[in-house]
Amino acid sequence: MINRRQFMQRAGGAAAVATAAGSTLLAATIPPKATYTGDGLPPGQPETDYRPVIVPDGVKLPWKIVDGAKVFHLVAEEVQHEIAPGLKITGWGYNGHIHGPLIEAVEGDRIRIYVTNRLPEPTTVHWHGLLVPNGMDGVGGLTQHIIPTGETFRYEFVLRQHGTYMYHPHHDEMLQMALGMMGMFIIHPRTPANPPDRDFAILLSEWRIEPGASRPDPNAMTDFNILTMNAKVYPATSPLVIKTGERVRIRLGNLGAMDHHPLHLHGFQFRVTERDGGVVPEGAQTEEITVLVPVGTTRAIDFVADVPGDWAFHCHMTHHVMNQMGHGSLNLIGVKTQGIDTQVRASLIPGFMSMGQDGEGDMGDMGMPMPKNSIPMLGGQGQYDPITMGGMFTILKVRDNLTSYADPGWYQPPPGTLAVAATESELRRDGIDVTPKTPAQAT
Ligand SMILES: [Cu+2]
Repeated sequence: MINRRQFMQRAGGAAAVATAAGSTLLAATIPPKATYTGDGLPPGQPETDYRPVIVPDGVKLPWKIVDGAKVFHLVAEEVQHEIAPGLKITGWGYNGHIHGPLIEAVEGDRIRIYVTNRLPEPTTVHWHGLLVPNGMDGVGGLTQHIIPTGETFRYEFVLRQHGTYMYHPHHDEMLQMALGMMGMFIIHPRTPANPPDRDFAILLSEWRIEPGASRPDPNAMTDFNILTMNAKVYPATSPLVIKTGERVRIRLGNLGAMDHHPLHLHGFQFRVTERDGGVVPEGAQTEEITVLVPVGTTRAIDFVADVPGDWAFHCHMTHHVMNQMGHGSLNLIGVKTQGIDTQVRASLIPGFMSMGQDGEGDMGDMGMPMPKNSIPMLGGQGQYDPITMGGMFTILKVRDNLTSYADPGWYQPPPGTLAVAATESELRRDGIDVTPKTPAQAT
């Protein structure tokens, strides 16, 4: 067994080596892996021992210290949750939230988590990725009795690693997770070498929610119509507000049922610094723009946000940046549909919306009649035009001279840096001929 000081000396020494070897601004933002084997260190304290993560649209699980252990209380229960204005669901979550509160602790902490079951059926909690004694692993029937309705179980273990992890039920998984039961579990290193200035945590998931229904459908296997970041879809996803030049980490977890998500960042190249809680050695990191987050995994990306703007961050599967009404509609591209929707809605299918003759760019129009408890297929209004992205989409708002991290509004580009309609004289100057060549082009 090593004491705290020895532990810190060892970890700190390793971190110093990594920093000296680093050649970029991102050097050693995550210290190398050290596996703690003792009986527990003094509980790590926010701001002193770690810089807390930010959970956009989410909350953290409170804790208290009892006899040197951090004590948490998770309550599994039915929860009313708003995915976006206009769409409320009745799901299952923890402590009044969907998803469950993020659990944040420090390597070496002794953790005691009480789990109370207020669901109509049994549940358990599995600590996804954590190195725990077998009997604390939370697999119903295999490693423990399932937690009956009304009962409270105690989980207790020492955190032997750091990184980005998750938790979820391991009993009736398909149903309980489809209804929202999942959360993130962040363990900070005991000696953070060079923590990022802004450290965000986003849990990805997917749902089948029939327009008009409030209960997610756990039987969906392929046709998910709500794709969420921290259980919100754009335009309800809160922006990630960052000061120009800050070092940013975004931790991503995926506990959706079936789909992997290639998350794409605009405006910057990042490095994948952590996979499933494991530190990626700096020599193995490359500049990337899209990170695939498969089901059941976590990733952390790090970059310096050195260019101001409103930068999109979204899943690159086009069906994952659509909301409910974008799925299952008829393909009428090129068909003159004027009046069809109204007639079909009146006589055949309430809420019917065809794809438009000229594409779907106008489908985010909030004036369109919608089925009760549903949201438009596309996003919201931007400062220039409608934003045709919903679902798994959010915005990094990077700004100079911020005095707070409140939403700073839309980015105002400096003169001459905005794409605008080309003028006649510009076209002439550069020899660009836009004269129609065929009758079809002329219409
Ligand atoms: Cu996706």
